[in-house]
Amino acid sequence: MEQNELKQLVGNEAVKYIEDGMIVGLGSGSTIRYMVDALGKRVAEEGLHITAVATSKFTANQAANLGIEVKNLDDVDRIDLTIDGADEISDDFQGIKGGGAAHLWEKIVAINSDKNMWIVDESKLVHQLGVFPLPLEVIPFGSTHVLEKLDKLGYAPTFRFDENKQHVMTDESNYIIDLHLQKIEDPFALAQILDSIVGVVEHGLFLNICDKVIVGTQNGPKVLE
Ligand code: ABF
Repeated sequence: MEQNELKQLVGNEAVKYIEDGMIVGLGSGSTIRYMVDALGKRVAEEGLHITAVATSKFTANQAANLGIEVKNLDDVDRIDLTIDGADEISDDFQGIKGGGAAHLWEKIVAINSDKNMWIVDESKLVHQLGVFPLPLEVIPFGSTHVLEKLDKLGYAPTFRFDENKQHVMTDESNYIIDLHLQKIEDPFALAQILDSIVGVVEHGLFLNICDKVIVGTQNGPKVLE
């Protein structure tokens, strides 16, 4: 199966974990797009009633257009289950997220969720994090100086630009800087360093957050926990 077929496979599998009456966090990215489509089908065909909290404007629009009730995070007390994608997942379920420039809202939703489940195609499973460039959301004001500091730390930072060489803007109208680290020996130590840099709003290291993973494999969906 092609990568997109594996993404669709896990998207369809993930919606089986959504029960009537749940408050569900909906992630972002292409794998989640398949999951939200499948969820919309269940809402339309089964009359499933759930409340969704989206991690991006894109996901909020997709869900609303499918007739899924979408609420802001501040309008719910807690989230039962958040289903999201990931860019890399290590053997102990540490992750890199933010390839889709949505990791700030994704992390805020994730830490307000009782359970977090990631759905990925098998290419995302790694033994060591870092080959995927680590995204940082940064405030535009002074961001060139943040880039210089990250460069001096040896983190090989680059601004993320779109095809028109314009800054990719997040839903919070911030910039993205990607760190080309190749390997991250100690994600927890790196997270602490990045958290201390003024102007960095949030990094894409998701540590001790994920409870369960559904992996799309050539032999079908595989649940890891
Ligand atoms: C999102 O899912 C992002 O954090 C991450 O970049 C993306 C994974 O991308 P895809 O599902 O498109 O492979 O949560």
